[in-house]
Amino acid sequence: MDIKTQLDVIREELEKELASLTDIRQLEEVRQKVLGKKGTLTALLRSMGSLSPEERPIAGQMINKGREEIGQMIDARMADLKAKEREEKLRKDTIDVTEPRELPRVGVPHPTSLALEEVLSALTGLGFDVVEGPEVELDHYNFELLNLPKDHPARDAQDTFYVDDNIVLRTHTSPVQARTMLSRKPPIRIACPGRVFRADEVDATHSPVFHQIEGLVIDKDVTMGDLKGTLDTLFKKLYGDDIETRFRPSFFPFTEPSAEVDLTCITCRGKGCRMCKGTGWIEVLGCGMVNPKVLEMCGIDSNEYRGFAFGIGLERITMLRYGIKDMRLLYEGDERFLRQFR
Ligand code: 2NM
Repeated sequence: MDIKTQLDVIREELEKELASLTDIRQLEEVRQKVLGKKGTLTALLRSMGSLSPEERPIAGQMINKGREEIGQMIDARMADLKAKEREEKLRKDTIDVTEPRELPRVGVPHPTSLALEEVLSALTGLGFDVVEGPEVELDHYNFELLNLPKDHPARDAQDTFYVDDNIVLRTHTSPVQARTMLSRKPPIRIACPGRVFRADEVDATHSPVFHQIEGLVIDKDVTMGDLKGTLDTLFKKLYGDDIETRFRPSFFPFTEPSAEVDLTCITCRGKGCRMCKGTGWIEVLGCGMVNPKVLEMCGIDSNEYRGFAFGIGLERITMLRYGIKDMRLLYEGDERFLRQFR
């Protein structure tokens, strides 16, 4: 076979293969088969050695021209395959803009936060400022200034988490009020919400970590009547005009006199139910007139000023508000529980 015929055979063969192959890898194999070191065209070039000196330049020219054509054929097919591949990729990557998306999971406010907001907004509506303070507190503010002497049972290591001899996790938010009395001049009207700690067992009504809202009012002529009126107004605002409070004598070292306060049961509105054990009343807080000793230790002249204070257990109020029977539900973070409020 002469060179021209052999070139024609190679070209025809290539044409068939280019038509039948379908991807870039196959095309690379074909390129090697023709133009590679052991390729058919390369072999043809080598065979020139056996030609006569007159034939050689003509054959050389022919083969070079053939090689150029073959290279162009392969390059053209390559461009073609690349375009197809790109088209395929674009087709596969199409986004269906009508596909419904998965909705993001949004959290809900905790029932304790809902109750806190409710109580705080009622108190700010009555003119109270909201004041916060440290959860890790000096013995001095948590106990000493509140007339809890060194041997008082509430200071017992059984109830208090001690950090060291002088530092505790606050057992109430009263130290925030002691700090405020020391730093502000009367009149003072503050509400102090926050987390408090007591070395309690865990059960349906107790937790070592819970929340309080304490109120404090200091002014020239405040009386127990003002305390009663403030609490009545607060709870009527919160739960309705038919709700009343009832004071029972009690004792706290930081107040004198002191009282425990019952509220018309908000579940049965006073008729008697399981929640209030048939009494129509539910105990909700402790309060009293600030002990003059406490006023003096906190830098307030007890001849000129008096004050009243109260402390509400937030979890207790939350449970009453939403009819929750086990406090542990408030700490577990179970979404099935949390999603039921509001
Ligand atoms: C209560 C009950 C009675 C109280 C007293 C004070 C302070 F700082 F003024 F002395 N703050 N809170 C108080 C009084 C708290 O909780 C059951």
